[in-house]
Amino acid sequence: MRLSRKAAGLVTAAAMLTALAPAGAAVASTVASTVASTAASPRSTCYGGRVCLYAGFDFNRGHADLWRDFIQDDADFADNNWLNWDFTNSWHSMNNETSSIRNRIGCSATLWQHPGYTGAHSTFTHDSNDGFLVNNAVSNNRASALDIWCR
Ligand SMILES: [Ca+2]
Ligand SMILES: [Ca+2]
Ligand SMILES: [Ca+2]
Repeated sequence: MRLSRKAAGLVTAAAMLTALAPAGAAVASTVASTVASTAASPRSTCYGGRVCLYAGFDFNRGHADLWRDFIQDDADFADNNWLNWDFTNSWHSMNNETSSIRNRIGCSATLWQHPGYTGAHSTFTHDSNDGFLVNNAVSNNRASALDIWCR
């Protein structure tokens, strides 16, 4: 099993705490689980040439890691499922479930309330991030279509 540098550091810290006191093990596991629950999602990085949507606020930090990225328009999210952090199918529809977005596609992209690019909508410029769609016109848990202006 390969550990990331951060995970290896946690293991080392846990081992040190355990060595310091018999009660240290319980303390160490509490520390480790607290860190894990607030850690960034493995999928919170959005790679170039994609628009990334997330089911949770703040790019899924502290939320179930349901996400999906797009390289072209999608007129209706009803036939799209969220992916899990490990790229497997969550079998959970992403329609009316988007809570945050990162845009790395190279141009603006618009989230629409209804399928077919209608209703309330919000546009996100290239290289922008919005971790909280509650205060946008498209709002939280309402997006049903994505229009990528250059695709
Ligand atoms: Ca679709
Ligand atoms: Ca916002
Ligand atoms: Ca909708």
